[in-house]
Amino acid sequence: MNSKYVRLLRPIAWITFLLPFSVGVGLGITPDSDLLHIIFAFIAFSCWMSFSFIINSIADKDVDKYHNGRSKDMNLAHQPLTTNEITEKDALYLSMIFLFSSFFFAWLINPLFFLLILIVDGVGYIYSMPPTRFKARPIGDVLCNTAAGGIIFIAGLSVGGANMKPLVILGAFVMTSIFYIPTVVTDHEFDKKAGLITSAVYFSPKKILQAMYPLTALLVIIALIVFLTGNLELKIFAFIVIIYTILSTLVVNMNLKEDRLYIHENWILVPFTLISIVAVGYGILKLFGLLILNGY
Ligand code: GPP
Ligand code: MG
Repeated sequence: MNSKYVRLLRPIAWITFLLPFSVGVGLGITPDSDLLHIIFAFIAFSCWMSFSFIINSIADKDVDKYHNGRSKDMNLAHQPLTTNEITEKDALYLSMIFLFSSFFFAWLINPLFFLLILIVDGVGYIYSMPPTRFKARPIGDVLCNTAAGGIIFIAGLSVGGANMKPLVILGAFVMTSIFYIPTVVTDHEFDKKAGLITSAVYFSPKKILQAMYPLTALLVIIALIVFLTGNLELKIFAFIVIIYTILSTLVVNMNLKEDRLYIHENWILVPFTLISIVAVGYGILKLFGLLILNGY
């Protein structure tokens, strides 16, 4: 089993937010960007994720023991607060260190990035912790994740500053909500057993998955406008978004059988990791002037 700190921080689970962040960074970079800012941005991102996941483990201490290991980055029954390998007090100290580190590294980048990291740290907190605990409120869970994914995308863009266009940003929010929905459905069985009223528990897995259709239609409209009006870089990006989202929505809806979503977590984790690597790699090529799609 992994070290107790890896089980506390759950870096594999960060991949879901690494995607919007990396794509934002990749699209935002220009040949004038600063490599150090890009490095600090990824450190700030990691600190935000560490803070949010520690807070989540503390808040979920008593429900994670019901988890059976299905459809997750790990069996949550092994999270170190549940197994008493780490005390709540130590976890709180650690979370504070990561919180202030996220502020510190974000502050080194630019004021907008700093403000956005403050907000996503706040979202991470109100998502997990009482009295708000939006993760256990229908719609509240989807809205928090949509906000976190969309805002971290803007933060990524702001590192280099290119492509900060309202429609591109709106598309990122809609896309995050679409991709969050299957994850709340795979958690359905465990959340229900733990007494958490998530969107999937409240509306039923079938109904909440069907909400992916109108959201996908909206995203396709947004992406088509971006495709028709954007530069070559945005055209390629919009094209990939359209194909990937339509396919994902269809495949996910076809794989629901009696309230159970038969999709292995690797169907999210592997493509998300690959897309993140390609996006950052592309940004680095732009930074060094090795790939010029927009004629900088
Ligand atoms: C875990 O939530 C997810 C996070 C802590 C990510 C941070 C969320 C933000 C909105 C910033 P969960 O308790 O629903 O899932 P798990 O069952 O994996 O703990
Ligand atoms: Mg949790």
